[in-house]
Amino acid sequence: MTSKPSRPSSRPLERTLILVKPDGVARRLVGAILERFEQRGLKIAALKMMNVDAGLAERHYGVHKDRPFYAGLIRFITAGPVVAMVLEGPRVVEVTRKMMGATFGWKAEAGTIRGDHGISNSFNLIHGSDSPESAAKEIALFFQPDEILSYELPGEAWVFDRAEDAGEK
Ligand code: D4T
Repeated sequence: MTSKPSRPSSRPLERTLILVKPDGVARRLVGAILERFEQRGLKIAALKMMNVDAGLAERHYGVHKDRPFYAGLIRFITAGPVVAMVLEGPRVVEVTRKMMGATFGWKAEAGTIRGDHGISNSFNLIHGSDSPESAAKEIALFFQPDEILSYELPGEAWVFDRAEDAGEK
């Protein structure tokens, strides 16, 4: 195998925001979680550890502000450092949501991040954007544009399969 597949850029790479939540950091699962995404072939476009203050938490979870679990959710996400990242890949929102599993660890399928590492009803290890539109908004909340890097990885053309005529749609 010597030739490189052609890679027309007709199918653009998508981006998503992933947070390893305070329970994931506290339970020393950052590496295990990151490894899954790298093994899947997704590209890290941005990565940092940070504290989420109440203002950022409220902007991020504003959609839930009338839900009974809202106060607990804000307490949880501000309780300790998170690891925030932007991942890039084709259909990355759908792919990462599947990898995360159902919202609650006890319900999540074995083989998913939540299903393999959690059983809690509220401490669910990881956040991932649920649509490309939410991803764009959430990425802008957590990252400055110059923190997100565009670069090419060796061998990327074998992973991303960007040609329109490559495989099933
Ligand atoms: P996030 O947004 O954190 O990636 O999780 P999900 O996308 O899987 O789940 P969600 O938006 O429905 O819920 C956001 C966040 O709220 C917590 N939660 C949710 C909770 O504590 N009790 C509840 O009943 C629900 C629905 C868990 C995740």
